[in-house]
Parts: sequence; structure tokens; C-alpha cells
Amino acid sequence: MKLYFSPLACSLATRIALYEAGADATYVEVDLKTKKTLDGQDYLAVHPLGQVPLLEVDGAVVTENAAVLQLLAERFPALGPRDAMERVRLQEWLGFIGTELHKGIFATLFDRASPPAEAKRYALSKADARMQYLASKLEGRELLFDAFSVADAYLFTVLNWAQVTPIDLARWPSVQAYLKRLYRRPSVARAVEEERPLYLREQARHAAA
Ligand SMILES: N[C@@H](CCC(=O)N[C@@H](CS)C(=O)NCC(=O)O)C(=O)O
Repeated sequence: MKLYFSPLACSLATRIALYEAGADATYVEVDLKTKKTLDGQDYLAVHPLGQVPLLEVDGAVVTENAAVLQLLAERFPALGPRDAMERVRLQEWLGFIGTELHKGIFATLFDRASPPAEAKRYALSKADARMQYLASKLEGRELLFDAFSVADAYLFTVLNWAQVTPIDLARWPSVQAYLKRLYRRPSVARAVEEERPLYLREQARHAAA
């Protein structure tokens, strides 16, 4: 398997899932600004939308977090649903995380291309209800399901962005506690420790450009 990723972007969820599964994979860093891989390959030739994650697996190319993560859950059942209803719940979580949180709130808040202030205000206006909903679901729970799943990998990744947005997770103690717990998980800690220096290097590269 080969994962095209960008440091601390949503592709981090796939890396966490791969580490959690103990899977063999190679990792290709993509600069989302230049749309090139670090070794100069034109990433738009790999993925015309220029987005990560993209996973190459057995000659197939898979994009979209929800699809990539479900593929990993199929391959590594410990990361996936245990019955038909859990499969539905997993899809429910991946949908919520991907659309209501990732795209609906966080992507707009941390977009450096500076979407208009109204767009940021609009995204922020959606945050309270969605975070409150998430907080209520996490109340009294360690994880989204009884065992760690690909949905936790994705939720962690998205909540990790809160630190560069005006969203203060302290307002939702169950969410903050969940995030802290996941930071301590070995697969998560390893993935973040590895990608953080790459992220800082990318920032420096962009600042110098
Ligand atoms: N719908 C895609 C969106 C993925 C996405 O937004 N990826 C971001 C990084 S978190 C990206 O590649 N942004 C660069 C761009 O959209 O040009 C998915 O769910 O996988």
C-alpha cells in the first residue's frame, strides 16, 4: 500500500489506521500548495483533484477519507464494525466527521487562502450545535465504539485541528478528554510525532517561497 499524505492533514487518519493495524505501507508526502510530491512528481497526474488522502492498494487507487478508511476497516477487521448495525453506525460517524466537522467547520476555519470573514463566521456559527452533539455522544465513552475504529482515527485528526482555530475544546469536556486520551494511544502518538516535524518543515518552505 502507498499513502499520499500531507503532514497533519486529514490523511493523518489513514496513517493512524495503518499504524494501528501494523500494516506495511509507504508514505509519499504531497505539498498541497504546489500540488507536487516532495520528490517533484506532479500530484495532479496522480489525483486530478490534488487532494489527500489517496491510497494505492493492489493496483487500485482509492480516494476520499470515508472510502479509504472503510477499505482499511475491511482489510483489518479489528478497526471496523462487528455487525451490520455497527457498519451503519460507522458510516454514520464517517459521514458526520467528514461533512459536518471536517468540511462544514474546520476546513473553512483553518483555510489559509483566507475565505471571506463571513464564511468563517458562518462555519463557526455551526460549531456549537455540532460539537455539543459530539460531546453528548462521547459522554461516558472511551471511544466512538467499544473498540478503536477508523472513525476514531478520523475524529482525532479533525479535532486535532481545533488548536489552530477559535474553537476551544475546553467548552466540551468529554470531547477534550477524548482527544487527550487518543494523543496517548501509541499509533496516534507515533503518527503525530512523525508528521509534526514534516508540517513545520512545510510551513518553513512556504514562508521562504
Ligand atoms: N472529500 C475529500 C476531501 C479531502 C480533503 O479535503 N483533503 C484536504 C487535506 S485535509 C486537501 O487535500 N486539500 C487540498 C485541496 O483541496 O486542494 C475526502 O474526504 O477525502
